Amino acid sequence: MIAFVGDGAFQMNGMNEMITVKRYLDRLSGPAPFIFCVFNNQDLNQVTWEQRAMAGDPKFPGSQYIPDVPYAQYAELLGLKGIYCDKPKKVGSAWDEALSAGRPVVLEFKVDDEIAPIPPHIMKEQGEKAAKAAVRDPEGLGIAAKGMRQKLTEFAEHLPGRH
Ligand SMILES: Cc1ncc(C[n+]2csc(CCOP(=O)(O)OP(=O)(O)O)c2C)c(N)n1
Ligand SMILES: [Mg+2]
Repeated sequence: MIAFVGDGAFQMNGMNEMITVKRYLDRLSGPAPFIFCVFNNQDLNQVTWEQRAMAGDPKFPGSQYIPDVPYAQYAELLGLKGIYCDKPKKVGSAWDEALSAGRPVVLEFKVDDEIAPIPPHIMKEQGEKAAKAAVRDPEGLGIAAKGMRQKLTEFAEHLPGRH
């Protein structure tokens, strides 16, 4: 069983459920009984983007930022296996290690909260709202630098008072 989990969800439910996994360790066997793949972006990213694209609001760190927690180390602390990966070139070997661990694994990937989780085709209204949000967003520059600049600029041109 492989679970793909955001860091917010893992903080909310996953971390305490690792104690349940520990409780039933003697019932688990096979090369990869459980892999919990945690995406550590220190952000409630899906909602941050909903607020950008649907309300036109910039990221509000007070509600959207979440602290960096060493999830892989936490797994080790409980006696499970923890694997940490923050390098694109090591993604393959991290998965190989997880898939042959022989015990439950927390596989933690450090990922970038400034990469927009958008489909290739975005609705005009959502584009306009995201552009409006980006003007005041604490991460606006990073997002633009990472690939959104063209789309945001295209939509920002249609906002009142912008040329
Ligand atoms: C119990 C519950 N509370 C709140 C939400 C609303 N919600 C949907 S996605 C999300 C943020 C998830 O953040 P994270 O788990 O870190 O995943 P990311 O989007 O950063 O990959 C929230 C709060 C929900 N779906 N379920
Ligand atoms: Mg997250």
